[in-house]
Amino acid sequence: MPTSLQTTASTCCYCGVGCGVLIEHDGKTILGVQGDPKHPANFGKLCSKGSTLHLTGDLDARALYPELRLGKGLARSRATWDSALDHAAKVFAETIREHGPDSVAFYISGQLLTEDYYSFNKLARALVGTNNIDSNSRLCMSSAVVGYKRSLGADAPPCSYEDIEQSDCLLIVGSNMAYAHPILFRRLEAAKAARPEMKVIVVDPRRTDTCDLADLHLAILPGTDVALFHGILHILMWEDWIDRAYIEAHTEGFDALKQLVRDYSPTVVADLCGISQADLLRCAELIGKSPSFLSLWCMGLNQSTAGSAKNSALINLHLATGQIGKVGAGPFSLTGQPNAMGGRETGSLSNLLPGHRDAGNAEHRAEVARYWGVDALPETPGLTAIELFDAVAEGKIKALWIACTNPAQSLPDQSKVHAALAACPFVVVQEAFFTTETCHYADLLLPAASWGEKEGSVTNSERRVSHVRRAVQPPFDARPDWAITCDFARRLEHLLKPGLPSLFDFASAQALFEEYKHLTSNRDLDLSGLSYAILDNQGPQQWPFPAGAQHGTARLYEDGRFPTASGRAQFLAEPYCSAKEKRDGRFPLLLNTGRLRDQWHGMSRTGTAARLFGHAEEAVLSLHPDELRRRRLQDGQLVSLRSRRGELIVPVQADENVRAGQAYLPMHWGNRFLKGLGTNVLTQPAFDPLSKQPELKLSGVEVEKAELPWQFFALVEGDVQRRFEALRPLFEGFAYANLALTGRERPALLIKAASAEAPDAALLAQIDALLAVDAGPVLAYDDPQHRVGKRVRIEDGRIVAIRLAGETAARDWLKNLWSEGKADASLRRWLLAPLATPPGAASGKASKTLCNCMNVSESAVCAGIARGLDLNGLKQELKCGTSCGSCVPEIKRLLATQPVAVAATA
Ligand SMILES: Nc1nc2c(c(=O)[nH]1)N[C@H]1C(S)=C(S)[C@@H](COP(=O)(O)OP(=O)(O)OC[C@H]3O[C@@H](n4cnc5c(=O)[nH]c(N)nc54)[C@H](O)[C@@H]3O)O[C@H]1N2
Ligand SMILES: Nc1nc2c(c(=O)[nH]1)N[C@H]1C(S)=C(S)[C@@H](COP(=O)(O)OP(=O)(O)OC[C@H]3O[C@@H](n4cnc5c(=O)[nH]c(N)nc54)[C@H](O)[C@@H]3O)O[C@H]1N2
Ligand code: SF4
Ligand SMILES: [Mo]
Repeated sequence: MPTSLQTTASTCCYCGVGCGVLIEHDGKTILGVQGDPKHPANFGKLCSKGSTLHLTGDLDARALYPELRLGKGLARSRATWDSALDHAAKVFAETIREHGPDSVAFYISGQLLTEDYYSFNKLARALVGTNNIDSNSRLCMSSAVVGYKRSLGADAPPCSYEDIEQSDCLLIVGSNMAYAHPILFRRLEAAKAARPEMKVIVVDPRRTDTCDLADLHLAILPGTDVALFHGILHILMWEDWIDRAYIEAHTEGFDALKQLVRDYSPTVVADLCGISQADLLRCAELIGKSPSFLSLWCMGLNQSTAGSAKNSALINLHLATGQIGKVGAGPFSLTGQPNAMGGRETGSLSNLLPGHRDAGNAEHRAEVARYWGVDALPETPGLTAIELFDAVAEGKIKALWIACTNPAQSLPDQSKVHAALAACPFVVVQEAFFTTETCHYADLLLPAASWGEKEGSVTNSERRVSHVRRAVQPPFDARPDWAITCDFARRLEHLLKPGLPSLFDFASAQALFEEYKHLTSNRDLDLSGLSYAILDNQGPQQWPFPAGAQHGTARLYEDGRFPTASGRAQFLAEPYCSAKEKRDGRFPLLLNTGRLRDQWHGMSRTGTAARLFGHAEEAVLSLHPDELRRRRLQDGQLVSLRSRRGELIVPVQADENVRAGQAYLPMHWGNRFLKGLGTNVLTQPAFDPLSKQPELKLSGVEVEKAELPWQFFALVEGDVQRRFEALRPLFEGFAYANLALTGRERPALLIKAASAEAPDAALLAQIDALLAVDAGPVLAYDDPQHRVGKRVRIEDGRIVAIRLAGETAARDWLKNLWSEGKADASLRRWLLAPLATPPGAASGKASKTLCNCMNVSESAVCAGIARGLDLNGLKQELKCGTSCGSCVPEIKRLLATQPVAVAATA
């Protein structure tokens, strides 16, 4: 019987824009996704990631059952929830009894829902009695938290998305919002198109797609933001573009800052930042003369050993110009993860407590303890992410609970992280996908419900709380995070505090929300007036929303009063300090890392949708052409990339958008998709002294050519996740191996590998069997003398698998034949001719998919440009950029840098 199509309004599980989605499903399976026209973050739009959510989450990659390992070295086996959680409770209770509460730790995530967060936090502080609960927000937002608290008194981004649209001058610094906050960028594009006089300044060492909108791009040297901000203030003061009345009435500490910035003359600052004085002056003038000024920032500021200083130096500019608390103005930190804000609100960093309280504040501890009905909360400061994994490595943490984050991919200095996880006596991983690097170390794997399968709430970048609604049941044994946490907590209570009434008697996510919200009463974020019913009836709301309020709060600090002891905002006078790791003879390049448009972090979800690899198929290192020339490297060659901590082999590409002396590598690749420990084997664990946020954007590296003449290429259609699992371990012995998905209607697994010598024949035979090119309708050519072999499997006149070993010159030609569904005579001729150059090999690199929604390749766009089409012409003729719009900045960039006639690949 056909089941009827239903729609559930929920939210996107990716970035901090917090878009509303309408999930289309039949009650069992998610079938489609649309933007929610009623949601105030996106008004119906979705980006390339949001609009493909229904294509992600292949069940073959999901964690479906609890799995328990009964001894190191043994394999995990399937367990019931009862036996899994009883075992976990027993180990935690024993560890706590024997070694104290600080011998266990929880490492959680900004992708959890508020209710999940709250349950974890209560578990750690009220039941276990430890502050060892930290989250991946430590790698993400903790510098912004320190920045807001120190300068303004509370961790509250004061602006709304509408302020971005209404501002006269926007400073986008250390944020590539075109990729990382696409829907907000679409809103900004539309606002600037409507009001071209609006000025946009982008400060980023790289030229990114975000620069497409910029009137001015300052490609400062990495890590020099504090010098830049002080330099801008120096000019603002000199030109008297500051608001003395505002400074006088609402701030403290200006004199000390005035003294400090005296030294930051335009000459000095232009030199420190590696920019021209003219650009610096123009930047200050735009800020100083615009009626309203708003800044947006993200990881380029936060992920730094000077992250706190960068945040405060930027906020200084707003206070000095009185550009805060009014329309189109204010320091607006973009949050990365969908509920990084909820994590901060519920106090889920080791130094925080629920309701924007501090774990180090005795009064705050007493307030929360009283509310929870426990004697006291722990005093000993908790460990922050980097310190926490150090403590694991040192054997101080003996039981570690990880939820909704993949530290064996995302933390810096991966060699150390992997060693720590391997050595930890008991690791619990609460995950939606069993495929992550961290799951490999799980002694207990707990299957979590994920997007579309769980209920709760999230807060986006503009303090707006949305109700996350469940569309379908979680698959098999998977359960919502809060339910897992509370179930475990009740079992642990039974062992640690038998006979007492449970602190975790929650029947629903809503019950958790209702308890949690009163902890925010009379605090700056007061959301005690909210309920699921209000969110359902009135839509998503911005806090503060105190009890009895009729609507949320769009803008903070309009009256110039700040939640500091004196009611005044604080200027922070801190000098610019250069980054710890410097370029030197051995490591002469500074490595920058960050995001791609269509992938999300470790790719556990986005990496299951073949289409999302269309824009970037592999981890590629970007270097300025001069740096390639200096090292006699060719575009596309494999290089060995080394830092003081590790090494990785990746292809290199010439990229004019990266300045000489720098390098850029996407952050997404870990040990699953790329042989080696991923991007973060290179990055440094050094952290900011206040926020403890690590320096993920700056590491000294060097590259040299990797001599790996024996090359391998394979493509195989169908059953991709299972094949992935089976094939990945077989590539451990290769120096280089990159696995990806490709295709649209017929997803395929794609493997590129290389080594110094041919692997032994038995290994190749094993690989061939998994690729289904060992028998059946397979055309094969083998030249054992040259250790070259090629195989193509053809079914129903179509290529379904390809394997090239030894040399891979035909790889792009064959991949094209595969994607076009062709297997013609030229293929046979080529296969029979030893080492013949393939007919299409000269056409070079396969073109990437620029527009994912409409499936338009870069070469098709370039051909259109060569034919004289402009943006509108391209949109009309090719339909690119007409759906989500994520590719429009890149198309504009091609329009600006072409017209190069590029042959269209038919
Ligand atoms: N597609 C996609 N979107 C995402 C995510 C994703 O994984 N994929 N993740 C989400 C999350 S959790 C986050 S935190 C956000 C991150 O969003 P962003 O911070 O915007 O993204 P990144 O690419 O990490 O870094 C932003 C920029 O900082 C620049 N930068 C590096 N060093 C410096 C410096 O010293 N100064 C300045 N001014 N700039 C510097 C980099 O060149 C880079 O272009 O994205 C969110 N959105
Ligand atoms: N080099 C470098 N490294 C970086 C960064 C960088 O810019 N450069 N950025 C850093 C930043 S800002 C961030 S935020 C981190 C992100 O790093 P991670 O937190 O490691 O990133 P994700 O891959 O998103 O991990 C989330 C995990 O939760 C799982 N999951 C999804 N939904 C659910 C659910 O509902 N419940 C549970 N229990 N699990 C679920 C996913 O499968 C995924 O494995 O990376 C950091 N690392
Ligand atoms: S901008 Fe894209 S990734 Fe971010 S919430 Fe919206 S749809 Fe999701
Ligand atoms: Mo993040």
